[in-house]
Amino acid sequence: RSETTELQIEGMTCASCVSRVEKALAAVPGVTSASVNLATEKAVVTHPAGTVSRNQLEKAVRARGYDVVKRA
Ligand code: 9UX
Repeated sequence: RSETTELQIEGMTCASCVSRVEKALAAVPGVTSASVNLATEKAVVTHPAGTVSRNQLEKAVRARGYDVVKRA
């Protein structure tokens, strides 16, 4: 079963930022696709259920210099 994780990103201002974040997310082991919307700053990441943790994805984004909004 495939599962999606959504992240709210902060700090992206251009299409290159979007590309960087998408590449960073896609490089996390297990991720099958990563799509980032610049206007909404939302990332949708697809992976087999249970294979990728939200924390791993957040770390990948932060390592690239962007921030992730923490969920309540
Ligand atoms: Mo262009 Mo996006 O320098 O950081 S890649 S604004």
